Amino acid sequence: MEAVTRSRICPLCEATCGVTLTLDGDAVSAVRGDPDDVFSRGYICPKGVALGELHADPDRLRTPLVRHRDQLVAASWDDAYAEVERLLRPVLTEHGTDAVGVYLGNPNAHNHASTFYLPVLIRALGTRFRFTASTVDQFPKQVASGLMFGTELSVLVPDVDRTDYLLVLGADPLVSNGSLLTAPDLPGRLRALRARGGRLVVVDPRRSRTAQAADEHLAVRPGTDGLLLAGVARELFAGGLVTLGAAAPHVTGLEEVRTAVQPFDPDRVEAACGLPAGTVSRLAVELAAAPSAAVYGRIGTTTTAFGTVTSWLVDVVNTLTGNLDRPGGVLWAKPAVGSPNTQGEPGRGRGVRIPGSGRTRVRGLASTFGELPAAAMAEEIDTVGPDGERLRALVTVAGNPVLSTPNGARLAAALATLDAVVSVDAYLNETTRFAHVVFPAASPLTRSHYDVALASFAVRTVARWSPPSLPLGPGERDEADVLLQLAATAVGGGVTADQLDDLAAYDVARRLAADSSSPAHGRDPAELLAAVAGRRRQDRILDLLLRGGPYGDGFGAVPEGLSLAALEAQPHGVDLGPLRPRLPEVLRTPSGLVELAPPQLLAEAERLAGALRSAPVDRLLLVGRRQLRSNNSWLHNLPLLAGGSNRCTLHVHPEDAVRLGLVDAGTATVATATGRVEVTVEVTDGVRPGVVSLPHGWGHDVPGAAGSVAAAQPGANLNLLVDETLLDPLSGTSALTAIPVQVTAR
Ligand SMILES: Nc1nc2c(c(=O)[nH]1)N[C@H]1C(S)=C(S)[C@@H](COP(=O)(O)OP(=O)(O)OC[C@H]3O[C@@H](n4cnc5c(=O)[nH]c(N)nc54)[C@H](O)[C@@H]3O)O[C@H]1N2
Ligand SMILES: Nc1nc2c(c(=O)[nH]1)N[C@H]1C(S)=C(S)[C@@H](COP(=O)(O)OP(=O)(O)OC[C@H]3O[C@@H](n4cnc5c(=O)[nH]c(N)nc54)[C@H](O)[C@@H]3O)O[C@H]1N2
Ligand code: SF4
Ligand SMILES: [Mo]
Repeated sequence: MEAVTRSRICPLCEATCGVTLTLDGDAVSAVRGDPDDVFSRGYICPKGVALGELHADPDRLRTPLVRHRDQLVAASWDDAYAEVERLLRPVLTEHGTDAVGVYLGNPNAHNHASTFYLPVLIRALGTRFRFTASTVDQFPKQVASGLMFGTELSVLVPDVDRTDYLLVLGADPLVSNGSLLTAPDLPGRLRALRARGGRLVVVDPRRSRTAQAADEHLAVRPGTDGLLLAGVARELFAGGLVTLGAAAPHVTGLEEVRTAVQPFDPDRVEAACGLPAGTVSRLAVELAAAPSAAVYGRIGTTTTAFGTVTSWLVDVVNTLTGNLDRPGGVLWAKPAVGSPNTQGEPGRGRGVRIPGSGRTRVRGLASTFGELPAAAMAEEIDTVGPDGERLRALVTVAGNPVLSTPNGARLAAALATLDAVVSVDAYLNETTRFAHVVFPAASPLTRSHYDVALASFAVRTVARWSPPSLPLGPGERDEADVLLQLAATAVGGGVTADQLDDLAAYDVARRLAADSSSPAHGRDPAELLAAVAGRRRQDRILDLLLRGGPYGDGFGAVPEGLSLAALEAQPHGVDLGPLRPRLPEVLRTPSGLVELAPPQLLAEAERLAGALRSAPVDRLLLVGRRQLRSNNSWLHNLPLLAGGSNRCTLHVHPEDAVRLGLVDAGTATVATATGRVEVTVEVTDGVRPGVVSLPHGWGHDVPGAAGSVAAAQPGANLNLLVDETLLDPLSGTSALTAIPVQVTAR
């Protein structure tokens, strides 16, 4: 058979690289970077290369599974949905919608079927117990951005391609390939930054790959980035270095910020952060003097008890140095689909409501953007209220919270007690092994692809759509159909998946017709739907959004504009250029201004100042790290990615190793009040003294989970150590870094 090639977007991480598959019939014989992709220009990482192995992995689920006694056994789709009906219906009728929760995991952000149909599923279940990976990840940044700029997707993107100075805190883009920063080939982009004379400074308790490639590495004490940034802000004021540039007329709150950062003088910051006071002042001077500069913070800055205030301070410093909304500084994307800041009246809006109005039952924790903290999931299951209230059923889609959320042991124990666990996943994992019904997610190569969720964080404006590269396997179903049928089952009464899809599409058409910013404004929704009638499911909705979006063809009104047909004609994508300044139209705050000093954040700055007074703990602090050939808790079953450096080891500084009696390749016990794990030690001066590092997503040593390759090198679950009660208060996000631990030799 003649080998053919097909281009598509890799769905595995936020970099969204274009890849070219070589196909031998239905087998993938090679995966390469697509040199013609308008965004990634041929870049690919080892995970992308492994897409063929993922497609072929015999351990990937291909049929529904239903629990019979203690065994999950293959079942027909009809029987699996009947079992959902049988298990879920009594919970819903006897205990109400609040007895059912959902947990949605990370891969949903890379699948536009999930983007469009998970809301349908949630509505069908009617539950307010919505949990996602966002509260173990990026919510602090979205809360800070929402308060400052008016929408939860108005996250500023560092202009890495044009900046003269990039300050990176708590991110390792050479390994992670970027997050809240969609920029394929960050290794190349950062090399280019330095080649043009720019400066790269990395703040990280570990000498990460990115730190190694930087001009300067500042090995900060974990959990103290907020203090460092507040110190920099204070020095900017103290040195008379504050300039807002062209953003000035659009910013309010400068004086309040000046007052709020007063306590953070560099000497006190030095004592807390472990970085010299002179460095704090010098960072301020350098950022102010650079022709353009961008400050970028990620996981190490968001997953701490000070996540939101730290995320805010990142953009405070960007603003004070005149880099807000300017090329080379930080800019907002203006994506072709999916951003609330391209909808409605330009320049003004309702803003965001923080904290949200929802509350967890047990701890009374507030909701954030309609979600409750994932760290509260276990207690909502295992704590019974006075009238017997508790979560009795859970639906998980593309998630593995036993490995990815705090106190995994408590969660696992709680899951085992549920009346119904229904999961949609590509694999049996440490969470889905508790399911009563598992629906398989088909290979990502069998579905179409468009990055709706990530477009708001992209460093350039691009629009790229991939058709399915391969047909579904025998008996497999597209995830859109799986989710809609699950929603229809939850609704009951003979409602069909097609009807729910039609309603969802109608709702999108209606909103476009009502949106004064849309080129479809004032049109008849039925007419818009008729124009996309040739498209199915998620691609019909996508076509609506593209055509009614800021670059859309307006359903004929703007002939050269975007549509799905236009993208189909460009298999390597459409490049709409670098980001452009958007003030003031981007804003959706009630004031129509950038809120530099939201009251919630001023209060948090006061709490942060309290951390200056509490002397640093004389305890080892645990931080995480990501690995190039891994993806959170999965992909560990692919031979191309397994083994080698991809191991769950505890990095320990030589001085600490001597003090604790630890030896390289020996075993250590790591303990907290929450739990303990045993791990292999790797002695390295790549961590700061007083800091140990362990990657998350491991711990495949439980029965009935994971594939055979993953089980052979299981590693340990870092989240057994993490206290579920430690949260960033404004965002409900867990503190996953800077965890005090005891390490002993075994
Ligand atoms: N201690 C600690 N914990 C952390 C982190 C940390 O840094 N430290 N990081 C956190 C972060 S940033 C994140 S995003 C979370 C991730 O947390 P989760 O999203 O809960 O976990 P993942 O490991 O991403 O699991 C994804 C699951 O989706 C499945 N899957 C893959 N593709 C598909 C698909 O197309 N459809 C469906 N239905 N399923 C699919 C995979 O098989 C896998 O089981 O972990 C968080 N947990
Ligand atoms: N290869 C690979 N790529 C991935 C993933 C993966 O698992 N593997 N996961 C994807 C996901 S879901 C996400 S959210 C992104 C995350 O993307 P990144 O945020 O870039 O992820 P990390 O590589 O974990 O980098 C976080 C860095 O913060 C440092 N750190 C820890 N605590 C602190 C602290 O208190 N202060 C400071 N300044 N630094 C600290 C850690 O040492 C680490 O180097 O990566 C994505 N890409
Ligand atoms: S960097 Fe991310 S998107 Fe690019 S090939 Fe690797 S996993 Fe795929
Ligand atoms: Mo993440």
